[in-house]
Amino acid sequence: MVEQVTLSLKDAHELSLSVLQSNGFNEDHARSIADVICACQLDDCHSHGLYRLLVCTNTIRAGHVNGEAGVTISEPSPASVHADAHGGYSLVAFEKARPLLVQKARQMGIAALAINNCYHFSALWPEVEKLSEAGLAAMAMVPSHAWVAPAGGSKGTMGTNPIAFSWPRIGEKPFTFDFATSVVARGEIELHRREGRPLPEGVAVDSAGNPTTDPEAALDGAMLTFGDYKGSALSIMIELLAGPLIDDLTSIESLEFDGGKGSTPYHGELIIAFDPHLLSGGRTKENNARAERLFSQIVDQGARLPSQRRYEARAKNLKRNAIEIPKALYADILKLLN
Ligand code: NDP
Ligand code: PYC
Repeated sequence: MVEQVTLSLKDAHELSLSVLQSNGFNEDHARSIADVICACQLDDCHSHGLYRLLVCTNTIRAGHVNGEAGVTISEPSPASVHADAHGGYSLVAFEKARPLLVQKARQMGIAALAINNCYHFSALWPEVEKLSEAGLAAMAMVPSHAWVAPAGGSKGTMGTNPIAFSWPRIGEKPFTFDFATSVVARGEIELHRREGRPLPEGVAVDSAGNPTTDPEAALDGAMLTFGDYKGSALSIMIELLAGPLIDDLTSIESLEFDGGKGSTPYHGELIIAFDPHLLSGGRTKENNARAERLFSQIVDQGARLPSQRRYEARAKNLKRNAIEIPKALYADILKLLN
């Protein structure tokens, strides 16, 4: 049993801001990072919660992310927005470009946001969930570092390449999923290593290409995609759509750029927003009812919707106004205060 520390939501956010600002992130960047990691911790998404303070701090201390970067927004076409993050984390760029993405999706039915030249460490669900709160369906995807072997191979080639999707519901929180195309996120393997827990089988191979449940050997070897060749193909699609399609780096190039510093990946992000009203010819009410029928049939047979666990965790943690993190993680976070 891992010993835990309980923090109020306010203390968790203030601690995050202090760590980030005392390590060189300006107010805008620190706030955007603190907001997203605290949102993850609130939903018990531990691999992308307060643990990321260690990762973001290591990255800026390695001289690899610009904690004061501005954002340049451009409109290459009526249905696309580009946000140049100028070497900062992606989050400020997303926040600054989001209103224009929403406006264009509502005008055109579909619009894309490409964020370029960004460091990226965060979960994607907070972004697509926000777009669905504005009444849009949305998808987001990013490459990472070349840690994941293609189906049939054993050499890190693709990233952990998450894909997130969100659908707006009337009177309910959005239907949202967000997962890595590797069997688990790399952050999950890092948490297993920190806590000395073995991995489940089928997650990774060691550097000789043999199956392993040892987190250290997995991090030195290669991770595997979910669903064999199907996850592998999805992962390659994400490399292409959130890489060369938007004039940005693949996971192979991101790892080369890192040069062994172990910083967060550097690449682009693709976000696509769809307006259900325009795309359904204004028949939103009937089509919402169709979607709800689908959700009911899933839930009525005892299956659960993705995001149900998160929403339940959010309600529980909001009610007690607190989150929990491992005591050892809390101690490591305190050491980051300058
Ligand atoms: P999981 O394998 O835990 O999958 C998460 C998704 O699947 C969630 O939407 C989850 O909903 C849903 N889900 C899980 N179990 C079930 C079930 N039994 N029935 C229905 N739905 C289910 O997460 P990963 O390890 O793949 O990814 C974790 C996070 O890591 C993601 O947020 C991702 O964005 C992030 N990540 C970020 C990367 C980056 O480069 N920035 C790279 C890789 C990952 P629920 O949450 O409700 O359980
Ligand atoms: O957990 O795989 C991961 C990850 C990569 C970049 C940020 N998170």
